[in-house]
Amino acid sequence: MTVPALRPALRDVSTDQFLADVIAGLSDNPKHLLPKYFYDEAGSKLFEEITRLPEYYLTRTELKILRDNALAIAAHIPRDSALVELGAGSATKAKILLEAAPQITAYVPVDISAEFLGNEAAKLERDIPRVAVYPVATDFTRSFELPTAVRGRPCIGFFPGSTIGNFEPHEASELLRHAARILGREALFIVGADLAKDSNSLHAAYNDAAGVTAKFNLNLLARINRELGADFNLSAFEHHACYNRERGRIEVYLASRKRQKVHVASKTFDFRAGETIHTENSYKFTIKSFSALARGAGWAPVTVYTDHEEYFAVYVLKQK
Ligand code: AVJ
Repeated sequence: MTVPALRPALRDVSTDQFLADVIAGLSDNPKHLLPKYFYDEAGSKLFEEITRLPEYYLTRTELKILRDNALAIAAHIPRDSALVELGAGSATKAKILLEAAPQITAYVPVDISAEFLGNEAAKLERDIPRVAVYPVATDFTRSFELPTAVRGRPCIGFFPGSTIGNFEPHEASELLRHAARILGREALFIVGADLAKDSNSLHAAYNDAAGVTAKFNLNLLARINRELGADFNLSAFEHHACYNRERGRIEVYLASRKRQKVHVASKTFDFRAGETIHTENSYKFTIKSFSALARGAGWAPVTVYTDHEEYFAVYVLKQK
């Protein structure tokens, strides 16, 4: 059985925007790139491979938490609700909730990839005929309207996978506020976020023995080569991931193995030996720090569900 992945939310952006972001990031000091660009087709496949790695506990732990607590979560959900999933990707996690809560009668997957949404919507309507599916193809970090069919119904936001950990704290807060506006006054919000833990487990999760995470990280350079005609030599860069305890986040980098030049479009970028490109942060929260973040953004934590090792947490939030 394959463990389904949360398809991260931001994909299929225009090439112009991609080029502009790459040039801006590589021109900066220190150099950086945006993690949303990991997820082209090859990157999405590599991410799904990551979710099946023994060291990558996040996906399987969240699925277990959802399965073990589906009925308890369902008890919070009012009649004739709509489940609104941000960055929906595969609907596997939503399906756990839809099956446990027959009072949910609509599912609104919000994802930037329209094609992907269409396929998943058709599958879900076949599997759970009770639920009407209204896909919204948009970037959920921007403002969007709920489909008219669900307006006025109680909305249950769903944001699993610790995707929220990719955002800076002020951006995560803004996103939670934004979700509150879209979901409306009576809304609940179910959010999955990774928990702070011992650095060995965290280090292993982002430095797997099989090297899939390294491949996933390096694919960003391969994608820049493919889509922007750049000449990154992939074997001249290496994957680095470390836990920054003070900031409570995994930091992911690509380090240049030597002094070199790289061309992207008409620009040339110089790399010192050992110079890094910062490609991702993955924030880890304590129950306390996540609850404070939620409260600061207008949401009151109702319950939090964790696994027995307290590796991952699923929060049920209610509008304040
Ligand atoms: C999809 C953002 C939740 O932070 O764990 C996995 C992405 N990066 N391995 C994470 C990721 C390296 C993942 N998220």
